[in-house]
Amino acid sequence: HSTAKPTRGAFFLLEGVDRCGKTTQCQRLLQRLLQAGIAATAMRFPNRTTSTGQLIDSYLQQTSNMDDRAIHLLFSANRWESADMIVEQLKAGTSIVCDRYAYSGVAFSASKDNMDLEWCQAPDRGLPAPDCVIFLDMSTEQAEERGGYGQERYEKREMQQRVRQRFQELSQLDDGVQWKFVNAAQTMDQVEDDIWSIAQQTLEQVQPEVRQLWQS
Ligand code: 2DT
Repeated sequence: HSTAKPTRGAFFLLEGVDRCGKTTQCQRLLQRLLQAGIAATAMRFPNRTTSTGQLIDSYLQQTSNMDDRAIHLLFSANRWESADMIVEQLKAGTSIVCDRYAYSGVAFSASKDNMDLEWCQAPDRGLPAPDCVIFLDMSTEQAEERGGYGQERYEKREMQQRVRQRFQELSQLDDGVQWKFVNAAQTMDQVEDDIWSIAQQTLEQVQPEVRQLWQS
């Protein structure tokens, strides 16, 4: 069946636990969109290339320490720096494939002590909202079987388990953003096909307005 031409680009957000294959699948979705003749671009957060991104990178690599709230706000600022550009791209008809966004922001920070979900959501309110969240789901055990975690700050079992729990809570928010769960334990090709059918549905349903995240 043919993919209807949307009035603007679609904002596809891929989220998931570490090691779920998110980055590979972002590349594959981008390729499929381009092959289908749909203008598209990739984006990822944190964007480590900007000045806020460099501070975030050194925090993640544990070469610097920061207060939990301060780093949370920096991750949010790192998204706000791109907010206008996201809206411009979408309005110009370019779809966006985004690797992590505000949901990762809240899921990770709210997995720390004394950081509640609503406090964590506040700075991201009003960001351009994605048209769908494609959540690549797998158990922490399955993720670990993929070769263990790396050296960065959050790459530890207990943290990963809490983050997965937080993502589940976020998926149940009644925030008007559709979540689509994909079984990330399948082969890469199966995961790619599942994502592609979600992407096609999403393209057909895109509304002209870019909505604002977590805004009533
Ligand atoms: P990557 O491995 O995908 O580069 O992620 N993170 C990410 C946060 O804590 N807050 C955020 O707002 C975002 C976008 C998740 C780097 C790590 O940064 C975490 C993993």
